[in-house]
Amino acid sequence: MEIAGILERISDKNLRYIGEKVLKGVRLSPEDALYMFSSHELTFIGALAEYVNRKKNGMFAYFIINRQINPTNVCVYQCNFCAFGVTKSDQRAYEMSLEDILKKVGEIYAQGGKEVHMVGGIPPHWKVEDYVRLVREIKKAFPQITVKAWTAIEIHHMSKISGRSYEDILKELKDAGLEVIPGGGAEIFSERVRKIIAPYKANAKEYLEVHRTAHKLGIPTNATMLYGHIETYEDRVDHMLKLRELQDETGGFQVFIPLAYWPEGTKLGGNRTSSVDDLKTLAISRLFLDNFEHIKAYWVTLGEKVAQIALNFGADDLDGTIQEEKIVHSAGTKSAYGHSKDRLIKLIRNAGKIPVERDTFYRPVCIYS
Ligand code: V47
Repeated sequence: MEIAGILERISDKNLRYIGEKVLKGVRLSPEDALYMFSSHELTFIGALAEYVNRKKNGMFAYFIINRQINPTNVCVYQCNFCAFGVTKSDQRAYEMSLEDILKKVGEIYAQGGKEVHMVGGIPPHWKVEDYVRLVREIKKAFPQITVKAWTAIEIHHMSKISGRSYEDILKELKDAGLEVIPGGGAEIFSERVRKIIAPYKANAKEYLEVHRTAHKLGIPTNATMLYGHIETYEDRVDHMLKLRELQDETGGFQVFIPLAYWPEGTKLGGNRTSSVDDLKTLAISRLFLDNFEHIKAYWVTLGEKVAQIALNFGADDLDGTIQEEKIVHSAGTKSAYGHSKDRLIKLIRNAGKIPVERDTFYRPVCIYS
């Protein structure tokens, strides 16, 4: 990518300085990231991010054949940005049986699926054994499927109700077959914002400590950031800085996933983010998180079209077929519930990239060149 020519034409001195740092491979400061958030030079920031992405991932863009399973929507935490979790007495409350879960895993397995992404609400009556049992039964029935399950919030909760350490719980889950921890539950680390949007669940320190412990045990994890509600740009930069610091320490994160907030049916309310904000946030994350190999453009929150453009703004991964997304659909997203493998390949090809079907660990399964 010819970036030096673009750099010469940028009149904003601060942006040019940031661009020079990127070309030299110098790490960006939080001030640099903050400056980009306040800049309107979207295409320049996007081009810089894409320059970094191509150095890391070439022209490849990844997807996986996977399925999301949310065993229950009953949740004790009732975060006000979330329209998915309900109380046990709510008429929308559901809890899937083990048979239903195995049936759904079987369906994705039959389609060549590689991963089950299982997270849910946190029901008051579940014990640690319930979380462990689901992992064990899935793995027993489908040993070839990778189980990516339970966020740091669920693991912190298991620790709280049992008095056991994160390490102890993670070891038991790993023995049962858990291989990766998904990134959900990070929301935004700012204590001020968290007190308002998610006052009861694990805080930033606890979220990060669960991930640190998982990394120590050799369990890779993903990281997310929910943006576009009541947080400031400073909060977003602080969030990414905390992730970058932990990644420096452990190297255990696989991917960063910015999640655009959808307000429908939530107690928090508010507005949908703009596509400009979505693309800028993705691009800045690619530039700031220099120690993350992958940035995911999650088509469920971005919409398919913006996710496709994001593949030219620094992102290299679309997540997967998903089949049945429920969490963000409860909050009004207009994207599909799932996509076929062929549709994802087409989206990636039309973005000018080479589709790579991957496994959970970003190992290529098939390159569609
Ligand atoms: O933790 C909840 C978010 C997350 C809303 O690890 C909302 O590979 C938008 O974490 N508007 C779940 N977002 C999804 C998630 C995820 C998705 C794909 C891949 C991976 C991965 C992780 O969805 C929740 C929360 O942060 N969420 N409510 C909402 N109203």
